[in-house]
Amino acid sequence: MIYCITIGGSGMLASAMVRRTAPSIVILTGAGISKESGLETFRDPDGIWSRVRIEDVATPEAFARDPALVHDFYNARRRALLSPAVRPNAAHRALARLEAAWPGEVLVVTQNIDDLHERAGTRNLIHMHGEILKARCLACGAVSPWRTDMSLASVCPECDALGRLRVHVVWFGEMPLEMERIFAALETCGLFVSIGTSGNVYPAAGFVEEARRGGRAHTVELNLEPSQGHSLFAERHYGPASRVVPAFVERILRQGWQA
Ligand code: BJW
Repeated sequence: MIYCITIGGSGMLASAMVRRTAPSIVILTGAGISKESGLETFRDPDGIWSRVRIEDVATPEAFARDPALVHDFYNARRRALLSPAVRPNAAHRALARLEAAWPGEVLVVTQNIDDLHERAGTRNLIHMHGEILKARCLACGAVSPWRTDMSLASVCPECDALGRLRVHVVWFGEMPLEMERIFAALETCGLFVSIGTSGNVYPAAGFVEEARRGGRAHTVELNLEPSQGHSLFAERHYGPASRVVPAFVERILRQGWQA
């Protein structure tokens, strides 16, 4: 599939016209895309849930019961993310290249709370499960940048409340962020790609069915191994993200997604 770009008139007009004609792409990413950058996944045999219980650290009830334990869990992961060894890998960079080169909209929806997509250069990005480098104040609701350890002695930078900060992530039983914008994008996209996610957690695990509704979108899974919902995808490629994602992106930019 080749999209011709006619250059004429103002550059802005030409680019606006192209953006309307090329199909849009929605990409869902999960912990697997950051594994080769040195961050842990959740459900692999060596993943986070093999040593920590979800009910102890990833629910609002856990935070109400033992905020110090939950702070410690996220403090350790924040420190790991900020270590110099953790950097975007070839898969993050390939998605940034796709966004820059594709003549239509590319939206990356990540379940990851790390900032590796941003660091790689992705701009049109939704963190549906929040961001570990932000704090949310339970007193005033403000969301602020936060790069250090958080504790019950932490003070809200906006309202000065003491001990009312929590990490800005989405726990089980909480509503993921920007769902309206995500569903609107899934409704109209021509290509949906799921990368590095086990397909265990909803609503993200249901996005492939949403994209397929009405037979509009081509659907692709790129993962280390078949996910829970692998049979719902029209096309599947398995291997490490740093290999399969750049190869897939190059193909899309060369010839689109038609067989
Ligand atoms: C590689 C690789 C390499 C490895 N290259 N690949 C019953 C039925 C249906 C739904 C529910 C239900 N009961 C409850 C629910 C809803 C619930 C849910 O889904 N539960 C399921 C467990 C059943 N969901 C929610 O509660 C969500 N909210 C919601 O539904 O709101 C609506 C609502 C609200 C209130 C009332 C009523 C309705 C919120 C979900 C929040 C998820 N939060 C977490 C933790 C917080 C963030 C954090 O700490 O980081 O988010 S859980 C954790 O799982 C994290 C992840 O974002 C999420 C997904 O994990 P992911 O990314 O898929 O990682 P893994 O480890 O599972 O998979 C990694 C994959 O990579 C594997 O396949 C590997 O093979 C692969 N891989 N190396 C490529 N090198």
